[in-house]
Amino acid sequence: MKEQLMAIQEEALEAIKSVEDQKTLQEVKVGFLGKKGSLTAVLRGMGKLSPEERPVVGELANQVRAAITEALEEKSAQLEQEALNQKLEAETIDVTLPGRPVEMGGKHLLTRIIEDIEDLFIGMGFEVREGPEVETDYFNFEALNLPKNHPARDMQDTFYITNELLLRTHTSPVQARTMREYKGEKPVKMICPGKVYRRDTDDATHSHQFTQIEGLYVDRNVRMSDLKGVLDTFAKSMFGEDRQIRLRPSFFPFTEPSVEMDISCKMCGGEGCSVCKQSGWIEILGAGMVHPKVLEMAGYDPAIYSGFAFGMGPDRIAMLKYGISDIRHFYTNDKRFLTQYHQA
Ligand code: FA5
Repeated sequence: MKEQLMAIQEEALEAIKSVEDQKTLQEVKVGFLGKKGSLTAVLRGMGKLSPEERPVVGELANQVRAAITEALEEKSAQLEQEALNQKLEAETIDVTLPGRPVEMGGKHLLTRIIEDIEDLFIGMGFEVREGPEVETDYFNFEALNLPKNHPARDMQDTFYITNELLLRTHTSPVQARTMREYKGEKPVKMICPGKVYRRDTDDATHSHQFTQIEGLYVDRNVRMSDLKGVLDTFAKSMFGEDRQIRLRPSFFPFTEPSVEMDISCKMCGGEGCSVCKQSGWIEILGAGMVHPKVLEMAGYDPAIYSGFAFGMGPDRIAMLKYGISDIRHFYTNDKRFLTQYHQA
């Protein structure tokens, strides 16, 4: 039996030595030490030994089991280390490879135009204010001399949320909000940029969502010539001396008299094209002297105070300045378009 045990040990150590993976190692373990393994089979026959032989063979059997177990553990650790080394080698990172360039974002062209216009008006003493995009019917219309059912409401087809709440159709409600805040007691000189919404059909120069910048100057003795001076300064600084500007009489219920300002079309140089609808001009703003009723509703005495207001469209201004043929480019997020206007 001793010889048998020694033979099993030798056979097991030999088998373990040649194993190359954990699965085979497990099979070898079961083959020698498992319930039906060869060592276990020998041990089962120990009952037949004499009482003197039993402890001697028993001790030897334990030594053989220990030797095989130790060899199995060593082999397992060795295989594990080899697998780890292989994995590390396969996953080696070459730190000397050049990195992938990170793309830098930039300001949207409309943001830049709005910031330029803000700077210009801040330079003329205007403060920059904000107002809500979800507006009440009162501020968007009524406070601007557009009572319910007034036909001029159709000039700005509206997205209503409820009967009293809507998406503002222009930035003019901020006129009324600011005058209210100033309580009819001090002059107002502000601009307000922001998004506005209209149920307009999208085309080259119309978008259902676009931007406006409102301007309001209320003080004693503000005259139409002040409005003309400010608009002229704005247009020259935005478009340069060589572009033509014209003011046309117009109508807004919240200004009297009212005008619209057009700039000669850059796309066709005034000849007429699809962008300017063959007219040679593109309208960029509406303006006028604040209607006495609007002043009164906001708490300003029209016998003491007068004012001018304007509302311009930065989208159209950007189109005219940079010769962009379609307003929809601003809102369709094509990087090929947007990145052309990123500043270094
Ligand atoms: C107004 O919205 C008036 N609130 C402007 C105003 C303010 C007049 C203060 C008097 C005093 P209008 O609807 O014309 O007016 O729009 C003003 C400017 O917004 C237009 O000149 C144009 O540049 C721009 N605009 C109007 N509709 C669109 C549109 N659908 N898409 C892009 N720009 C537009």
